Amino acid sequence: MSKPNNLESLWMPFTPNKTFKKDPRIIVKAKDMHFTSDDNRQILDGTAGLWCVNAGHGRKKIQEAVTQQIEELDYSPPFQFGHPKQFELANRLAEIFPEGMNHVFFSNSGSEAVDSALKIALAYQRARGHATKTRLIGRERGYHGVGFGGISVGGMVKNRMYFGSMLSGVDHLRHTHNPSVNAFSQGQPEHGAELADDLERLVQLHDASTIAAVIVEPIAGSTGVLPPPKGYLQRLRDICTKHDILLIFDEVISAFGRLGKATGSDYFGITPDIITCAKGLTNATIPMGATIVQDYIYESMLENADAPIELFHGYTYSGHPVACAAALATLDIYKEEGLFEHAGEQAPKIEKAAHSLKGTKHIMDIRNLGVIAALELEPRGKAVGARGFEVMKKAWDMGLMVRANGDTLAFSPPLIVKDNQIDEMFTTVKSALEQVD
Ligand code: PXG
Repeated sequence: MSKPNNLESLWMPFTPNKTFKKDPRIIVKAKDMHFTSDDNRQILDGTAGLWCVNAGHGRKKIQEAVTQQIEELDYSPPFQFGHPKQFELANRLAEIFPEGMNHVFFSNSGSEAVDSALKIALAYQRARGHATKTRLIGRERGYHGVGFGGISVGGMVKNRMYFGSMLSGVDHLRHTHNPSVNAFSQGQPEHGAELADDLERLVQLHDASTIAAVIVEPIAGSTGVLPPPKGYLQRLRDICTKHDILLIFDEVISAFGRLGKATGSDYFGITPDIITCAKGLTNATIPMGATIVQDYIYESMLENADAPIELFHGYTYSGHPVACAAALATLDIYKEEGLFEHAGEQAPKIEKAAHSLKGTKHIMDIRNLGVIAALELEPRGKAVGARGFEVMKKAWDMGLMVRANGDTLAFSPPLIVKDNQIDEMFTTVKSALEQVD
């Protein structure tokens, strides 16, 4: 595969285009735990792409399923017509998602899964006669994709500040990051369960009769990896139940084994009302998102619909046959290879390897949970993010892909990661850190 000779026309997402095009990083192939760069170097994938290639790259079973599906049925319209694989996939997801969550709405990305969840929450409240429940509550530092719904409930400043006033009627809980008491916590931090009481405060301010739903990531990913404080999610669940507010877990990162279980809900032992997922659903081979709801939401919508169609929402590619084929093959791989269990076994090794870097130049905090670890670096003066970016580039030169979210370096390798690859990830990044000012 040759180098493209003109990089100009493409406007790359979430990328400083000018800088990138002067010094591009081009990936031409991938297999198992490695990318191949255009100068033919092997790059260890420390991030599963963007938290999504959970079963590793180039899986034959998925390739075959996709090829066969395109030959057999390339597309069928999802409104008013069905094809077998979307029903089969919904049933398979119902089996592995928490009990009582047996209804699945398909989309094409995490952002769409989130927008679908927010719209379902609003439509459900109205259908059951609580039409005043329209307010949506997110959390500071939350990431829920880039649709207007997702950025409205999201809490990452740069993702919001350029885009006008967004949705009205949205409020936010405080984030849970508190390094003064929790720095270098292994796994979930001890302090901060009481931050869930922010929801009580918002209920006092707005009244529960105006609040439809609360959306959080069970473990915040994009913002720099923030595992929930012990007891926090349970407290949030209890307050939602007490005030008849829907709880949405955005599991775009945490579903499909990232924490050693099918879902974060399963890992934390807390069942929300709605779950969103994407990424690992198809091992990232074909775009797909899904929104899974409790049976009472689906049943109430059907029962109380004021029109023959109970939900005026959907995408041309909802439940696309090729995405369904990819997802079914992916779920087979997870099961046959016991990848969620393997992830659970690798989690303590990642924790140990990550925390062994305590004391390394620039590191001011280390966080981890499941097959996720983060190294937070001290920013270089006012140039926030510059150091993280340079370490990411240095690591790339040294044959490792790591993700820099500002000055936090995030690791989320494919769940197939082996012990020696865990060691390689952290020794490489340590060396990169030592070489960067
Ligand atoms: N919700 C969560 C929790 C996510 O992490 C989305 C929604 C949106 O998914 P789509 O498929 O629309 O991108 C995400 C996406 C990073 C990074 O560097 C994380 C995501 C995407 C890109 C980069 O942490 N998560």
